[in-house]
Amino acid sequence: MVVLGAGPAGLVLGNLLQERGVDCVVLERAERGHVQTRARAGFLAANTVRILERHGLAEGLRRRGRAHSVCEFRSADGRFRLDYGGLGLGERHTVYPQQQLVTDLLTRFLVGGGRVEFGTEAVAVCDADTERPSVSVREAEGRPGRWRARYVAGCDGRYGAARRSLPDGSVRRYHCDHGVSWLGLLAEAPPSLDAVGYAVHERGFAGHMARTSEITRYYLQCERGTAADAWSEERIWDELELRMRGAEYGPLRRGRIARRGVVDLESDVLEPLRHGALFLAGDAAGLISPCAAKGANLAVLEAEILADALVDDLLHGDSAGLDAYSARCLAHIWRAQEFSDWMIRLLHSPSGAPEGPSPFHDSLRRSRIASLRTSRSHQDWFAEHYVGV
Ligand code: RFL
Repeated sequence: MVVLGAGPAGLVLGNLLQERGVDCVVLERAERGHVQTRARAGFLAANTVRILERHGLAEGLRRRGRAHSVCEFRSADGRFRLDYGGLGLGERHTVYPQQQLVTDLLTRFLVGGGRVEFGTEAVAVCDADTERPSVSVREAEGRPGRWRARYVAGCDGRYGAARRSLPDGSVRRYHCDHGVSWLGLLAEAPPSLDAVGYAVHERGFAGHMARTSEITRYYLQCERGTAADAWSEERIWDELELRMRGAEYGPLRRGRIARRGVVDLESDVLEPLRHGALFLAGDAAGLISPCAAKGANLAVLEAEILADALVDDLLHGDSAGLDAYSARCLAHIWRAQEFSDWMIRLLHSPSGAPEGPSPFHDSLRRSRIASLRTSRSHQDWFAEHYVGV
């Protein structure tokens, strides 16, 4: 088995296959240090934690992760808190930075005898419609190489080789540009509130998410095409303060902006997630905007579904799971996409929409927030989908 990519999808899959004695190698374009320090997700769904626990992969997050279950909405109409851990299915998030999870998964895989080829970029998946597919690679210093296996798992993200290798017409692509961009920031500053903060403001959305007791993630909606370094630190903090309504609800705790990047909120799903012997999982299967914190959670879920199906096929000769893989994952992917789309429309006026700001949609948004503030059934629905995957 060849697995492309050592992100959450590839490393969960690698560990689950290794646990059941399936021989596999993970090919990773980046070096180990880069993989272990790439800061992205932080909110793990209850089901993700259950999957990791089921396979003995949750030791680190159990020790260092923090349970989280409250979000606070701020807007011109005031603020309110939703203790979503006491609503819907009563589930909580675990806050655990993605780079720590990836480090745990990688360490566990390597200690168990797993093989990861770092600095090895997959160039193309070949002969996927045969029983002997191969992956052509570029190794360190550009040396070409080739790996063969019974199956290939494309866990190499949106721009990886797996997606690129799909023949024209073999899959249908669903793409949506939500017309919203975020300046994503990692601040060396303690959290300023004990909840996830969602601020809806006429100047644009601002978000606050604790990562650790010293690090906080912030998001600022920005104009499409804004360069990551366009705003000074002072301007960033002033803008966050304004949109989070610090004057009314308390000032933010400021600190150095350690990392920043611009994310255009987009969705991109392929159907089906299989082409012969090639299976897609994680962002390679379906990119989802980070608005509802679903991407890493879907990646872990899909990796478990794929691992079970591969084990059934390779060890027991039962291919039913592989045949059903795409449909099973797509049901989860579309549910998450639907909720993420709803969240985007709850929190933003699309800055990049060709038709520009819409007072009509702003009023709908206000009404939607009012409903979330007052309707118990709406709150239950929100909680179930917010934490669920
Ligand atoms: P990854 O993590 O991108 O890993 C893919 C790996 O493949 C390697 N690679 C290749 N290797 C070999 N050959 C090639 N040709 C290759 N091309 C690429 C890459 O180097 C990399 O190591 O994909 P995976 O495993 O599918 O995991 C997906 C998640 O990383 C992603 O969905 C989340 O980070 C999304 N996301 C969040 N998800 C959550 O569940 N909760 C969150 O709170 C959350 N916050 C976020 C996020 C994503 C964000 N960004 C950067 C878009 C916050 C942000 C800002």
